[in-house]
This record gives sequence, C-alpha cells and structure tokens, in this order.
Amino acid sequence: MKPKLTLYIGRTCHFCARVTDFLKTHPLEIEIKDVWENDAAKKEMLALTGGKTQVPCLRIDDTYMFESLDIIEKLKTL
Ligand SMILES: N[C@@H](CCC(=O)N[C@@H](CS)C(=O)NCC(=O)O)C(=O)O
Repeated sequence: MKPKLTLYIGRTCHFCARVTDFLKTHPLEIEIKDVWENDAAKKEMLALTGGKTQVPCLRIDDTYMFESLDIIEKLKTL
C-alpha cells in the first residue's frame, strides 16, 4: 500500500522551496500544508511531532523527517 505523505512547509523557507522545487519535476501524491500561513496546520504539526516546528517536515504515515536533503533522497525512492 502506498504511504500517506504530508509535507509541512513555511511559505518563504528556502529549505522548503528546495523540496517543493524537487516535487515539480518528480510529482507525487503528497499533501502540502503551510504551517506559517495556516494556524490549523501549525497546531496539527505541533501535536503530531510533540512540539517540533522545524520545516520542511515530511510525514510518511507515522514517521517524520526534518532535513530537506534527506527528504528529497527519500522522495526519490517513493
Ligand atoms: N537543515 C534543515 C534546516 C531547516 C530550517 O532551518 N528550517 C527553518 C526555516 S527556514 C525552521 O523551521 N526554523 C524554525 C525551527 O527550527 O523551529 C534543512 O535542510 O531542512
């Protein structure tokens, strides 16, 4: 079964842009939520990660990644 993917980003975060730029050339079924623009997304991320706010954050089912380059390497395998 395909994992459920969610990418938490911040609108002007260049580490996040690195990941969203990658997704333009490697489209995947992934929900993108801006935690800097959307309070509900921020609350959701805080609750899920136990208080972590660093973006980009990739949620793969119930695991979380916080490093843009690691996220891109992982996305290449999905
Ligand atoms: N090494 C990380 C850096 C990510 C980073 O510094 N993100 C900043 C925004 S540009 C952030 O979320 N800062 C707030 C925090 O760490 O809670 C990466 O490559 O993704």
